[in-house]
Amino acid sequence: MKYQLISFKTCPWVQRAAIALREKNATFDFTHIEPNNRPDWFLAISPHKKVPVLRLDDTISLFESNAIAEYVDETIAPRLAPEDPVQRAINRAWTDYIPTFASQVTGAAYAKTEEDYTAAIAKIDEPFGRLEGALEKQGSGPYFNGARYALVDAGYAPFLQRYLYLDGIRKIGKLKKYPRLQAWANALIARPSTHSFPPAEFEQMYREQIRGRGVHLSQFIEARAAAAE
Ligand SMILES: N[C@@H](CCC(=O)N[C@@H](CS)C(=O)NCC(=O)O)C(=O)O
Repeated sequence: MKYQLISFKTCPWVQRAAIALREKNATFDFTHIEPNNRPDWFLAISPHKKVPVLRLDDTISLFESNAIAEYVDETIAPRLAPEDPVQRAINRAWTDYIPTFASQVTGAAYAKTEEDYTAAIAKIDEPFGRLEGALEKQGSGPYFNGARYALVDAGYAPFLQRYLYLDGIRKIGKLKKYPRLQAWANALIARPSTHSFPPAEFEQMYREQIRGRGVHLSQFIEARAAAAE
C-alpha cells in the first residue's frame, strides 16, 4: 500500500496521523501544502478543506485524524488500541476528549490581548486535572495505559508538546502540579515517533507561526534573524 499524508507543517492533527504511521514503521510520503494556498487537487479530496488527508494508493482519501489513526491501527500490525474491550472503551473516551483538551490547553497561542491570555491560561487547570485523574486510574505510566504505547498517546502527544512550547515562550508553570501528566508528557516527547521534524527546528517553526499570528505571545518571540545574531 502506498501512503501519502497531506499536511500543513505545524498541524497537530497531521502529527497525530504521522505518529500512528511511524509507530507502525509504515513508509509514507509527506506532502506539505500551505494553509493560505490550498491547491485544487487538495480541495477536491478533503471534504472539510482540512489536513490531514491520507491518500491510499493514489485512489482513496481518508480524512479526520482519529479516523486515519484508527484505520492505520486496524490495518497495520501491531495493534495499538488495547485488546481488552473495557480498556479500549476508556481509551476511546479519553481520545474523544482531545479536541476539548487541545483548545483549553493551547488557547493561549491564539489570545490577542494580555487579558485574553490570562483567561486562556486559567482554563488549563481543568483539562490537566482531568487527565491527571485518568492517568492515576490507568496505571504506573509512562504511557496512558502503562508500559504499552497506545493510540490515545499519539493523540495527546502533539498538544502536550505545544503546551511545553508555550511554556517556553512565556512561563506558565502548570504542569509541575500534575506529576503523572508531566511524566507522560516527558515520555511522549522522548519517543521518536512524536517528531516529524528535528525537534529544535520544529519548535522554531512553531514559534515563528505564533510570532506571525500577531497575538499577545508574538511580542515574546524574537525574529529568527535577530535570534541568530
Ligand atoms: N478534526 C480534524 C481537525 C483538523 C484541523 O483542524 N486541521 C487544521 C490544520 S491544523 C486545518 O486544516 N484547518 C484549515 C481550516 O480549518 O480551514 C482532525 O482531527 O483531522
